[in-house]
Amino acid sequence: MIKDFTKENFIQEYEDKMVELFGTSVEIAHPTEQYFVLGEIVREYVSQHWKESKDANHLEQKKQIYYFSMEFLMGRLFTNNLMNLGIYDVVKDGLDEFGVDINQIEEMESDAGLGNGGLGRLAACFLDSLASTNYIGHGNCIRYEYGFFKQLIVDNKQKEVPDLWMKLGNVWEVKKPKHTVQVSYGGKIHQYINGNGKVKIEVRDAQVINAVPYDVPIVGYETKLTNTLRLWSAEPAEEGLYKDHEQYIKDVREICNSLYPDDSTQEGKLLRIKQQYFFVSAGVHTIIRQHLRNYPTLDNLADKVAIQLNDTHPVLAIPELMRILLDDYEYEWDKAWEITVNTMAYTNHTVLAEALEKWPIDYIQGLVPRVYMIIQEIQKRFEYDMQHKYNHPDFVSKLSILKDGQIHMAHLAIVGSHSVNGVASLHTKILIEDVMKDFYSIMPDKFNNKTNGITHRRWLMYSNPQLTKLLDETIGDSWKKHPEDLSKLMEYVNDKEVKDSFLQVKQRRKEILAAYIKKVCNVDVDVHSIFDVQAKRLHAYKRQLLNVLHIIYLYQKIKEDKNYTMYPRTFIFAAKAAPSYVFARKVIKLINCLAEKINNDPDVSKYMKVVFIPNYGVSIAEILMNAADVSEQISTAGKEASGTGNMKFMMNGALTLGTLDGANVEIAEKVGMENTEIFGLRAEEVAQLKYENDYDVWDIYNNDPEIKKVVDSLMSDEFSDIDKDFATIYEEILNKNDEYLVLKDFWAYHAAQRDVERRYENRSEWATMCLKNIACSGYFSSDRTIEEYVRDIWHAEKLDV
Ligand code: 4GP
Repeated sequence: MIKDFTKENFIQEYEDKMVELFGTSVEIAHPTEQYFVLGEIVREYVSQHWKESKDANHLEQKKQIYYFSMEFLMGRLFTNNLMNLGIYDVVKDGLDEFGVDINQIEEMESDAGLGNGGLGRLAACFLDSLASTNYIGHGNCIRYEYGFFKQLIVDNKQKEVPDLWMKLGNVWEVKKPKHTVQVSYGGKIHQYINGNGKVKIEVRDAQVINAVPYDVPIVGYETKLTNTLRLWSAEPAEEGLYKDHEQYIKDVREICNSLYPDDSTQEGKLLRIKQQYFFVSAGVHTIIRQHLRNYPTLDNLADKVAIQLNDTHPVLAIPELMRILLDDYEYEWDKAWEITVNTMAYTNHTVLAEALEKWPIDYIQGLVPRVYMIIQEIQKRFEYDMQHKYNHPDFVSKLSILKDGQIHMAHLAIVGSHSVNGVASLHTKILIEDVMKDFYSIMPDKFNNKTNGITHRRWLMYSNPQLTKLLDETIGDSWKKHPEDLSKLMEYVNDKEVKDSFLQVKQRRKEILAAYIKKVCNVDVDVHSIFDVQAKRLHAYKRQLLNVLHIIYLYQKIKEDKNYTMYPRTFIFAAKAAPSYVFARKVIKLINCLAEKINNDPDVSKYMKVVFIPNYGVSIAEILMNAADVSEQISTAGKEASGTGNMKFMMNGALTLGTLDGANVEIAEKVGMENTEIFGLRAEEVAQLKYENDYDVWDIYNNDPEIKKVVDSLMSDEFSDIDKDFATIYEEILNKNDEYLVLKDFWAYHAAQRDVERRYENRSEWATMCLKNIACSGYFSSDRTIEEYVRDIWHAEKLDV
């Protein structure tokens, strides 16, 4: 094992390990072997730090932070780990000696796509920041065999295929069978009086499944502190095999099989609840075990452990911790409740009603009967409090955890946690004033805001080395440890040399992206055109459709008016649609059909091209975000909780073209409205319109011939061989009264786009504006966000290793 990571040591170790593991020499080894051996060496090196971190942690007994999340969108870890460890160059040079290209090895790694969107990527950024700012923060999740699906585009449509992310194995994980715990489902409740005259509750005949952990080290930047992401895998327990073993094995296998079971069916819902309980129960068991190794009691659990619940998916942790305290450790209800509430904290990530989880009572009751009993008791006591303590009997119907035959997970989360936070100022305001206002009125102290952040290491330092170099040369490198120091760039925003260099950096990044687009989409794009990027999950509220309808408008204009001109633009999209989301799939098809039409039309393609980059994920985002000139953040105001893509674009010097929604509001505050391109209805206006019922989409459609023409094209065969192929989209707009106000904001968006062109033409001012964005982006580092969670919610201390 390498202790001192010099080039010579590395070369020696690489040769030796290659022989040891594959009985071959480096030069003739298969690339997968070269990859694997490098992974082994780096992981072993990391393991030294890991061990020292565990030792220091044990010795110092600081508070432990646990981040419970169904999703961790980690992406690739190779580059990140080598860079954070400060050994990237040594490894690169060492590999060079063997004629092995480090970039090729980096490309071999699959993205760990254990998530589908913002909340999962946020969890990954938080792990990086926790380690890098020296806090002990463990991740707790499921080891899904398949990640979020891999997206292919076939006949212009999205096609899903399984994401075999572990086909080469996972070099970072270490299986820890000795830390296996058991998770139980079903069974019958049995009550009895024990020898001490106490009522005891037991569940008998439950199905027992082993939860086996795989630990992944989380390497911090310039610190030895190494944290753990624990991924739980389901395995059969010996005793489970005695009855109907075929069914049992099937039950076990399905738990960790895939990320998002289709939960429109009963089986899908049950599986999803099973998954949630699986990793939560395993996680809570481990925490208790670990705690009791250090302390004789659980009385101080909340002083020594903080559990952050990433949205409602892990909320069963609340009744699960209660169950263990009550049944296994014989706590009285009130004490157990105090410990539980003080340990748990909940983050909300969305205000969309359909995304606030509710589970049918009988599903939970059948799957985890004892946990359900506890939820019932929580509800009973909460109801009592509402009637007596808060004197709000009418709240009972509104705030109940159990109602209409369902368990409202967000309500359980709020009642059972000491902190409830939103993820951007506007979002938290909406929670307080609208979505959760009744809860806020009785427990205001719980509510707080924690504006999201992104790790500037992955999203700037490592993915944009050209900009990093320019920053280092201009303002020094203190910003790497202290991202707020990016503000030093303010002094240079009018410096001609710096501006020119920035434009060159951007140009280089655009070339890199253009090469990728050529490779995967076989489209030639003009690197001098404006790169206009919208990359995020496909959802009606995010309004990719607004962008698309505007492209149709431009297309029609260019076709009908020979004198129409515009600054050349490349519209780039990347997005996955949930497999069952018909509308979103159609939008993807429409984008691809448009691309085909426009890119092959010489009249139009001299002004614009449209590109859809398939299989959007972390690694693609790493080459996409930093090549953008324009960052499309155009959700209907009030709907996007925060957004984090907006921060990545900003940090790499793109202009935010956006509504005042989510964290766009804070981006505009930090950099100044004049350095963004803000348009459209504000959240209050949207709310007002809905409240007063004062919007009729048909008024616009019937009275605005240009918009009508755009919308009608969806019902023609203009962009597809299939007649009325896009009727779903047409109906979504017209039959649902334009729920997301796409037509209402259309002209404001168009004007903003015109303004972008005008601004882009003045290259010098454009560069100043981009540099200002970079200079003001330090606030959006997740290091800052983590410090705020620590200060206000977790109250943890740093650990020196
Ligand atoms: C996302 C929100 O949609 C996004 O605005 C936010 O930036 C992100 O969480 C992180 O807070 N929500 C989800 C989800 O990913 O599944 O609800």
